[in-house]
Amino acid sequence: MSENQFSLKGKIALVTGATYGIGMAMAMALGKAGAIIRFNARSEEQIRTAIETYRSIGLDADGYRCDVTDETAVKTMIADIAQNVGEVDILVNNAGIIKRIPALEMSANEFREVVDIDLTGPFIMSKAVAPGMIRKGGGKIINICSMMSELGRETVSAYAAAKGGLKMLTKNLACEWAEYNIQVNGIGPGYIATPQTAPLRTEGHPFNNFILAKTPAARWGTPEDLEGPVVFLASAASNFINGHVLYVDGGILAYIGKQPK
Ligand code: NAP
Ligand code: GCO
Repeated sequence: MSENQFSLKGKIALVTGATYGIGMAMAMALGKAGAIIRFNARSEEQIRTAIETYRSIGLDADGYRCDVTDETAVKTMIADIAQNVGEVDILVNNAGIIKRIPALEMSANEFREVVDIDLTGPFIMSKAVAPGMIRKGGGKIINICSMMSELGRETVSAYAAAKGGLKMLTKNLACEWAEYNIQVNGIGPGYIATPQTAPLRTEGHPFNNFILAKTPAARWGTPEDLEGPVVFLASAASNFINGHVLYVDGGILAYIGKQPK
């Protein structure tokens, strides 16, 4: 094993949607592994707060107000990063939303909004950083997939369609860009305690007990559970891994379900 394959010293990492939640935990981990951190989100106030949080632990971090669905804004952000720090080496497509609405009640516009952010956004972001990675001789793209990249459940049709598509976008870009030494992989978190799942974790919510029963580890994941996996896929340690989705789910996908007592 060569000198610390997990070091990201001097690398420039861009994490989308990293003002809190999984995105912030992953950006923190990449920064602690040596990367320069850049991130984006839509809320100006939360961006300012997040910048202070990153810098309070000594990380080289800055944030951009940029919606991943806005191709012009994305190109401007990527150009600004290139001009001020350098071309992006690591892109984590983390930004995402969910709408929990029964399919019969969901409008086409609501469906489109979820797919636009969760699937088209990562395409826009990946297309924007790839030329710089090609110029640099390689790069890492990590798409944040989901249990819904593999499984369905009531009320999340748009989200599952987007995350299923994101798994296949990961595989497809991995095939197209391998020749440029760009590795494109995914991380599929299980059920993680963040603001996105807060509505499912309220005291006594039936979904809470359901998920604990469906998870062999018998706990909700934490954003910190994603730190090691993202550093691994961002580092030289994963240079021969391409088109893979690494599930970080406490065993959910391996489990048929608890035997009734
Ligand atoms: P979260 O708490 O809802 O945070 C979402 C982040 O994305 C925020 O920073 C948000 O900031 C940003 N964002 C949303 N839409 C955006 C857009 N159009 N452009 C730029 N930034 C945008 O979500 P999370 O739970 O941390 O999840 C992060 C990712 O992991 C998502 O892709 C989610 O689908 C996925 N995931 C989550 C879980 C889970 O159990 N929590 C499990 C599997 C996968 P602004 O609103 O200010 O833009
Ligand atoms: C839901 C949850 C999940 C998680 C995650 C699971 O409503 O089922 O929000 O979709 O967000 O994607 O991996």
